[in-house]
Amino acid sequence: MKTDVAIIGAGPAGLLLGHLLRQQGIDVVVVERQSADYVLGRIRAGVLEKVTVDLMKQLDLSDRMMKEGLPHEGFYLADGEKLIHINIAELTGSSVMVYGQTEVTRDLMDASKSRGLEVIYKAGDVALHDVAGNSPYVTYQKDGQEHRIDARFIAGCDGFHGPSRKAIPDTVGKTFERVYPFGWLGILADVPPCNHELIYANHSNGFALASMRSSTRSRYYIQVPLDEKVEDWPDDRIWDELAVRLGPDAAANMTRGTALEKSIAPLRSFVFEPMRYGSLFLAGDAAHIVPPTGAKGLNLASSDVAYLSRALIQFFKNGNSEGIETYSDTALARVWKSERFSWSLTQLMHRFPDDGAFGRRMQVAELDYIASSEAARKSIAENYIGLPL
Ligand code: FAS
Ligand code: PHB
Repeated sequence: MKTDVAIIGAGPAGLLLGHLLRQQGIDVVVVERQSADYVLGRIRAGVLEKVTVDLMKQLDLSDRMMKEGLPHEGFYLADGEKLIHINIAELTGSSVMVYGQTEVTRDLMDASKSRGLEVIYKAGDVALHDVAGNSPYVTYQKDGQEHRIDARFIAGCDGFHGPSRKAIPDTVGKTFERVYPFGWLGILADVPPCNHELIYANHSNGFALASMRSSTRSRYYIQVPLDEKVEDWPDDRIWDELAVRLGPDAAANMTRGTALEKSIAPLRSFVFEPMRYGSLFLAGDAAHIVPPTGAKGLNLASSDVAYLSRALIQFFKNGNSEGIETYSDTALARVWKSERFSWSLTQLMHRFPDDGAFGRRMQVAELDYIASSEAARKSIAENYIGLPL
């Protein structure tokens, strides 16, 4: 098979990029290791920045999001006693959209069928070849046969554990990483949210987040030690701990219910440089990971794809290579600022075992400062809605 761009991975990054390129008449093929149902079954992000909403609008795929999504004009920080409102609308004139990553992926998948975007699911042993040159190719196994896709470029949208990043020689790639000494235990339940906006709480017991997917479906998280097992956390224990950490007001409005999904995700900050090597481009989690505290993971994948799609369209439509030459530096400039925000909010809102009483006092003092300073709240708000492209 021959194509212009072979995309590895049919998560949000791969599907967004595939649609944006196909929309401009560029030939693409997406190769995904899992089945479509498996990809949809992963419960992940819940908050969309303007950059993600705008890409869906650009693709004319935002109807369901605008109908079912919840525009949010603020969120709360809590220190176990008081709630601090970050009024996004007042501070930035903007808002975020609460609409699950699963729904974004579903909208993109449904459109790939109706618009003829070729996505090959359940592709085994995907491997990249000759990425340093101008004639790279991808091989994969399917239905007992090896297949080959020759392409002008390969887009590695295969997430943190995919093969694309590993196709860049160690002598070229540099990694930057911080692994956090805790994870997030997430629970999804068909119960109404305890608050109309998200609450990020730093209680002396640890972090908790009250989020949602709709007015009838809630998503909650609590910080747990890394060695915890999901089976150690029956639903009632999670609800009890959420009520303590989120504070009395939230607890009074909390509706308990059976967990539809329950999982523990480790937290790390990770960046791989460069995001381009020869004819291979990395986008999304293939190149970087943020702790979900700042709701940046999915949205960074979107900004990478916004830059990369423009660069590839410029190349194929006008023969102009400027975008592909500058892609890595341009994308990384925004990635590092999002990494900083996600790291700093994680530092502020979680209990770090080694920080002791002084570290806790620093967190409480910073939350007090944020409560009293519009400038501090504006800084948080403008990072939370996503920095301009
Ligand atoms: P993805 O990982 O979504 O997609 C990569 C795709 O590549 C997958 O479908 C995978 O199956 C495929 N792939 C992998 N190896 C392959 C191979 N060898 N061949 C072919 N395909 C291959 N972000 C937030 O903003 N908020 C959150 O609350 C949040 N929670 C998260 C919880 C968890 C457990 C995880 C892992 C991530 C979470 N994230 C969150 C981040 C997440 O939303 C990512 O940022 C987002 O999925 C990035 O999208 P992609 O870059 O497309 O990567
Ligand atoms: C979610 O709803 O899954 C969510 C929301 C905000 C975050 C992280 C996760 O910062």
